[in-house]
Amino acid sequence: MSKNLISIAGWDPSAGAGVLLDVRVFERLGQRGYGVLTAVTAQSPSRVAKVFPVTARAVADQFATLSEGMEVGGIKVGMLATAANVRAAARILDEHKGLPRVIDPILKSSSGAYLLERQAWPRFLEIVEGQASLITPNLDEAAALAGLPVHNDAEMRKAAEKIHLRSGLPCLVKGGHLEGRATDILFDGHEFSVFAHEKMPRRVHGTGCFLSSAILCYLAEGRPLKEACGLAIVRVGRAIRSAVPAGPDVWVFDLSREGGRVPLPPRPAG
Ligand code: PXL
Repeated sequence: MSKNLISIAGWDPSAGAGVLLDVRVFERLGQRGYGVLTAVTAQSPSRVAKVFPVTARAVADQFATLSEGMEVGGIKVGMLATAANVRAAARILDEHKGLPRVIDPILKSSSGAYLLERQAWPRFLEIVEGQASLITPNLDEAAALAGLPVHNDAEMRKAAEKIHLRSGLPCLVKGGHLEGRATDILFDGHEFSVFAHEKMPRRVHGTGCFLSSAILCYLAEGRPLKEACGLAIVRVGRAIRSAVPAGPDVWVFDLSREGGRVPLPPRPAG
């Protein structure tokens, strides 16, 4: 039976990231996808020109109304834009303890635009403390959240531990931007798991969104955290291989070419 998964994230009109991508990934992996918008962005696949935040009231009301009478099966949090939206998302997560919940702590775009206002960074982990099954920073986000340099496996482990210490959350540090090869490192609070994979020689917009959405789908299927991360990492690798060019030095996912289609079962009546 498919689950209702809600992405709380931003609007990327190019559909390469944010709510539009998350919902497509949810549905691709056999779940039902819904989106609560935290910000509108003006962007192309290669750059974010502007961010227009949605108010925290609108975020809370979108979620409350959407989830009336709906059995929510899991929540993903992506771009939040403002400190007020971090608090609004944390309240929603707190009201859904026990469900699979994944936080992708998006701070900046690859082109350097702030996707979360700078003043909200220092207290981010404190505000979301204990409110998710997993947090998935990339190297830059791990460095900013842990307050440590993060350039290699040893530093990724230290950062994952520090982020866990500050937030109480299992932490997957994504090494897609490492030199040479790519390693993702999970610290679940007790032990480390290392996922080594081929480094893809292309920069695909929305890779982090794809990964955290896929992890949520596998968690919603009832898989344990380590297995969900491993499966999602393989799935992202496949999607990266079938990505298509969208400008100088940037590629985008093409879900219509990305491996086996998973048909959605019919919507239940009533
Ligand atoms: O890939 C990070 C990301 C997430 N969400 C939205 C974005 C971006 C990057 O541009 O625009 C809405």
